[in-house]
Amino acid sequence: MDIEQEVLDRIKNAKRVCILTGAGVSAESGIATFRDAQEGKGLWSQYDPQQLASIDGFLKDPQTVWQWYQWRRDVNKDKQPNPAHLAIAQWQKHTQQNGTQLVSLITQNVDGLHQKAGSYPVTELHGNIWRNHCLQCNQVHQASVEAIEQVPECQHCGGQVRPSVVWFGEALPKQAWREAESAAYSCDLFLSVGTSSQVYPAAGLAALAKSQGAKVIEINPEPTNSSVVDYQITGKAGEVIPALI
Ligand code: BJW
Ligand code: ZN
Repeated sequence: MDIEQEVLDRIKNAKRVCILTGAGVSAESGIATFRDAQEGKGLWSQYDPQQLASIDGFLKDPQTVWQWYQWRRDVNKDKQPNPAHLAIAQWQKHTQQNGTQLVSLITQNVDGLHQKAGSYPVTELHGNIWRNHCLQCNQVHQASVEAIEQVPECQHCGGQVRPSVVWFGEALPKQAWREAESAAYSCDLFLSVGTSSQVYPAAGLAALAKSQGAKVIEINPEPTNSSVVDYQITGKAGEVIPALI
């Protein structure tokens, strides 16, 4: 890992920092990244995650999609934040106390590990796997890691209960998207951490920040070749972020 002095100066001198995290930030906690999620995972390796995580996929085969999420909840339930989550939380706390910088954290992750690490506030663009709601009436339902095989039925309207995550083909939560756009628009430094930058609209936030004059830093062991990146740090989030701050 090679970090230029210029990057360190940018981080130190920024007034407003916007951090966008993706699945790579949780990789060192033992949670498979989205696009690697099925590799070698027995039964689930025959399914395409992009199909499972879609409203069409759920409508076509709710049972399979529900069981996939129950399996992921079971796998993820004991996972703990890693040094990347902890360093970001510490960075936010420190700057909130001394008022020198505003650090906004926007995550695409649904695992809740930023919150577990103590980050506050956290803007969740793609929802949270630990919540459920009714597809029909939106009533919130408790998520359980117990092996519930059948898609639960909503007690209020009889509709199907689904995980409160954002699937392909669905709009992002309005308030979260507003926060993300505003943080990207007004930042002078944008950090893209552990994301393949393939999924929109989240992937467009770096370009939005750059259009307003911000510098863009990418932290990823496999650079994405995004044209908006000014500084590429090739390395794991759990090693790079603690070193940066
Ligand atoms: C490490 C590491 C380490 C490894 N350290 N790094 C063209 C233009 C614009 C949009 C579209 C378009 N074509 C289609 C669309 C729409 C679609 C889209 O973007 N599709 C693309 C695939 C092309 N987008 C949508 O449908 C969105 N909604 C929408 O557009 O709505 C429009 C609308 C408006 C009004 C009404 C109705 C509709 C919704 C997107 C929702 C995404 N949801 C998911 C699933 C969440 C639930 C779940 O988990 O099951 O969110 S998909 C999945 O991708 C998940 C992730 O949050 C998201 C991003 O993935 P991420 O985080 O980047 O992970 P990976 O796996 O891709 O990458 C991991 C990276 O980590 C890699 O680069 C590694 O190298 C790196 N890494 N180890 C640091 N140690
Ligand atoms: Zn209902």
